[in-house]
This record gives sequence, C-alpha cells and structure tokens, in this order.
Amino acid sequence: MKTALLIVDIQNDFCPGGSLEVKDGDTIIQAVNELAGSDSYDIVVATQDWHPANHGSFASQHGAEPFSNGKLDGENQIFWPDHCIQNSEGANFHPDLNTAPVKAIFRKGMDELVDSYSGFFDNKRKRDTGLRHYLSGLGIEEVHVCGLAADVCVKSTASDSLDLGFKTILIEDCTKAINDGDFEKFIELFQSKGGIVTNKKNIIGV
Ligand code: VGL
Ligand code: ZN
Repeated sequence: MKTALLIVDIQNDFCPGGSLEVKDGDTIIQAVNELAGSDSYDIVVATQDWHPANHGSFASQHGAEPFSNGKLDGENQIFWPDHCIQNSEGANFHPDLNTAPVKAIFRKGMDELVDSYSGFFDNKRKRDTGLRHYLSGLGIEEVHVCGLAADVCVKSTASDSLDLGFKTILIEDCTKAINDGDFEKFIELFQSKGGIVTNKKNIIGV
C-alpha cells in the first residue's frame, strides 16, 4: 500500500518560546526527522498554519482573553493568542525540523473568517486545501500523522483522513498535546472508528 507521512504544523509558535507553545513540543522533532528520513514512505508532506495578522481566531481581534470561548462568523471558536502570522518567524518551521524530505507544503488558516485545524478542510468544511486529491492522485491509500498540536490540528487532520477513507495511523510518540485529556478522549474515538495508534518504533524499528 502506498503510504504518506503527514507532518502537521511543526512551527516555532507551537514550540517552547512560541506564542501558542505546546509544552515539550520540540521534543518530538528528532523522532519526526527519523520517520521522515526513513524508507517507510512514498511521500512526505507538511502542513503550515498560515494566518493573516487580523485572523478571527485571535483573541486580540475580539478584545477577549486568549483561550476563552467565543464565536467566529456564527461558529464556536476558541480564541487563541496571535500565532503563525504569515511570513513571521513564529510561522516558520522549527529550525530542527529537517524539511529536506518534505515534497509539498499545504497551508491553512488564510481566510480570516474561519479557522482551519485540519490539513484537509477548514473548520466549516467549505474549502478543501487540495491535500486529499494530491494524495489520492499519487495513489496513496495509507496516511501516517504526526506533529503539533495533538489535541487540535493533529486530531482534526487524522480524523478527516479517516473519514476520507485513508487507512490512518497516528504516531503517538511523534505528537504532543496542549491538553492531554482532550487527546486521550480523541484516541478512544479515533480507534473506535478504525484508526490505528502506534509508536515510531513499530514503523521504523527504532
Ligand atoms: C493549532 C490552535 C490554533 C495547531 C493551530 O496547529 O494545533 N492550534 N491553530
Ligand atoms: Zn491557528
């Protein structure tokens, strides 16, 4: 079966010192590099959160507290600190991430009126990023997902991948959550829908 590795949002703002840091987010990068550099994959693809400075998911646009709940264009929205602003240092891939094996980058979150957690669709499922057709056009049937943050963008990406019919494997030791409890709950649901959760060692042997 042709297999893709999908590296989700390993960007400075989601790593320690970033504006929306995931605790220990950078500690997965070495393992992700090992996966991406292995011969287990037919293709390696990355996603990048890529917001305009006035993005509606930012608390600053609403005079709200970061991490509070509100509405964005009628939909429930967590208001985040400003993060991953297009062309900023925070939006860059973490310098430790080896991007050499990455053959394509799918950006998301450019429309200020809708957030976009999944690498496949925005949160309203109105716009497709093209990732699905890119993968299916290459004959990919199996997708392995890793990166940041486990309970937000990795979760949505893995969930959509499964719903789109890809055999989907979440590599648990190559992701880190903002909120571990939310991620644990998701894992149960994901497995109940046929998703597989494993570790890097089971893929590349080390
Ligand atoms: C993400 C919150 C807001 C992520 C992106 O990449 O997990 N989280 N935007
Ligand atoms: Zn974002």
